[in-house]
Amino acid sequence: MSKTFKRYMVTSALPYANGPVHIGHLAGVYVPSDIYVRYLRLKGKDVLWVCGSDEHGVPITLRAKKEGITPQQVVDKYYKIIKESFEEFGISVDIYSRTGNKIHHETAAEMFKTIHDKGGFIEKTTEQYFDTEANQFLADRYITGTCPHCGNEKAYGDQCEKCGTTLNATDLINPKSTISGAVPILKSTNHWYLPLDQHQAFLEKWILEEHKDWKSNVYGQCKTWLDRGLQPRAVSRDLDWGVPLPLPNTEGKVLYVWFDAPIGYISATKELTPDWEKYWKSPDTKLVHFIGKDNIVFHCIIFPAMLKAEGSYILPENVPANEFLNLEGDKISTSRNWAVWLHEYLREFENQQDVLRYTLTANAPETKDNNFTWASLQAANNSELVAIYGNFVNRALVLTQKYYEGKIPQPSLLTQADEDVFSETLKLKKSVETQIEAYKFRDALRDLMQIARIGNKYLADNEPWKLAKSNTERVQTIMYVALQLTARLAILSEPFLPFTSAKLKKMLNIEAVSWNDADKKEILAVGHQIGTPELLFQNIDDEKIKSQLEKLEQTKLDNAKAEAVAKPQKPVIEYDDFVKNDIRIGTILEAQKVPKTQKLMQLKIDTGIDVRTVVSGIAEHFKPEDVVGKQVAILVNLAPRKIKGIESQGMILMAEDFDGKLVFVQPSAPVSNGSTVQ
Ligand code: B3M
Ligand code: ZN
Repeated sequence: MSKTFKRYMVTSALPYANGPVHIGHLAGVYVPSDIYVRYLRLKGKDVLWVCGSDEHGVPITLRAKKEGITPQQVVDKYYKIIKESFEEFGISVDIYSRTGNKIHHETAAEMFKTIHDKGGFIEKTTEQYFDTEANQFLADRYITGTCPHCGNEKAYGDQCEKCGTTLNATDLINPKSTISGAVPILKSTNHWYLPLDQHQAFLEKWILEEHKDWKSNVYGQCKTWLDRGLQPRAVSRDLDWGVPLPLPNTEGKVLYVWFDAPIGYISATKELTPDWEKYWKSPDTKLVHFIGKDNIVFHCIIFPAMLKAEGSYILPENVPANEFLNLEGDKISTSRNWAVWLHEYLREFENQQDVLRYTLTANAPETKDNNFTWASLQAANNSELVAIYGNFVNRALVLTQKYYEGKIPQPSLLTQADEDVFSETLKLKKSVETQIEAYKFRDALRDLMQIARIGNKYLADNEPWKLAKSNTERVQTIMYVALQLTARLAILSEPFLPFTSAKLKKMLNIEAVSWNDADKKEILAVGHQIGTPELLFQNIDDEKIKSQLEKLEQTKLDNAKAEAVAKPQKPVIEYDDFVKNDIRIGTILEAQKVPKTQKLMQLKIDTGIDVRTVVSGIAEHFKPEDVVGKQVAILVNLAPRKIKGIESQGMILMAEDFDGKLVFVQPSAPVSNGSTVQ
């Protein structure tokens, strides 16, 4: 028997305010939680949904360093960008707060104090890594090294992003400071530890026995952790950015960001309502955390252990974490700019929020990592939203306008097929509910689309436009059925496609409907006046997709350049070896592509000694007309060689950039052909 709850407290991971939000965040956390909460609200449930910026931790200070601004400027900048882009995208949180707020500092400090006073921490003096150049302790992302579990050489001091393991900085092999690059020394310092080992038995029972219903990726990660045996975890840091430790004589120490951040959910609720306690402390409340898979351990093990140690809070009922979304086959990365940024999408695809919401939900990484491609967005839009949903609604509304001046017609007897359309779509409505409640948003969306498919097929099968003159009575019935379906669709679309749903409800003149109105067979009464039909979706053309792909291509080139390093030097040669090369300056007189090849160009060059033919691999980089007249450096005493049947007498010298781009090696001012290069 599943428990019934009086109210819901929903949280979504607090994005670090160190960069804008991208499609990976949206697909993993914000779109699914928005669907869930919109659905609960439509069902009339008592629900609060909180989110906000995570403004502490090393990710913020590192970003500040990179941008040459203060940590405060970093969080102010990204808090604003994220908040505004969420709003515009229809992420309908009740509050988008920030952990920099006073109320949060107080709430986090109070939680620490309470646990401390109850004896819930152990204080330990240990040796921690210290960067002598930067004169500071290195925790979390200030330190990288090799992960002892999977060998990833770029693991951070608090977590390996490759295998997902949470680490202590001292676990790393070959540690290196990310501030100075220096190898750190060990220096002693005291910190407060949450003794997770003391919570092991409780967590095992609570998760492994009582929450077998959690998604298998979540349950699996928790089990691995518990099986490995929990260790005490430091919850304070020697840093100057964060919530100051609320104990005497702890100058220079702050709370570990993963200690304060989840408390941000509580402070945001406090900020929202004086009635916050019933959402956090009553066993009648269902607490649900939406997160990405890299946050599982913090939400399923550490935060619950904190709440338990404090003693007065409820624990999450579910933690529906998603896997990761890739972009065009590669891992999304903020630092490598490999992402589709929400604020940019909103600018480049104006009023097309639902297209992205739809694509991200249809391909959501619910059970495994998934891949976003621009082609899949185009296909989802053109062949599903436009061709099925939009087409059905548009046909139904345009014909109603044409035949009945926008009034719902009186039906006559419904056929079995008509009845089936009603009952099948009602079944789908129930299934949408079941799937949403089980956090299976992809399946829920598929069921919703099935309603549009049924409607589309119903009109195509019944072809009312063919009967318009001969059988007006039947046409009225067909249109009546189709119109009721558009209304059902309008209501049920709200969680997934809120902009489309609002537009459609407005066109149908039914703005005040609730979720359960979709159970009714007749949602639009006979004679009800509907408005003028407008297109719900527009086709996205190839050009638009191409320009997005070009943008990514450019990012790839930029990255290749930034990451490339010069090739190592070749073995040393003697001067006598070098002077064997006879390099001259010559002028290209003629050029043509070598037929049936991609790369080769046949050149006629005046070397000052003679005019000779050279075959060169530059055809992908230059057009023949662009190279004629250029002075180039040419190795003239290279043994002749036949290439594609043409004798090549020498070789022109080119410089090759890290990204493979070729340019000529040329004299800096014109010289006589035949001049030597030495
Ligand atoms: N800011 C980590 C992240 O963005 C972190 C989440 C906090 S949730 C309390 O992945
Ligand atoms: Zn690892």
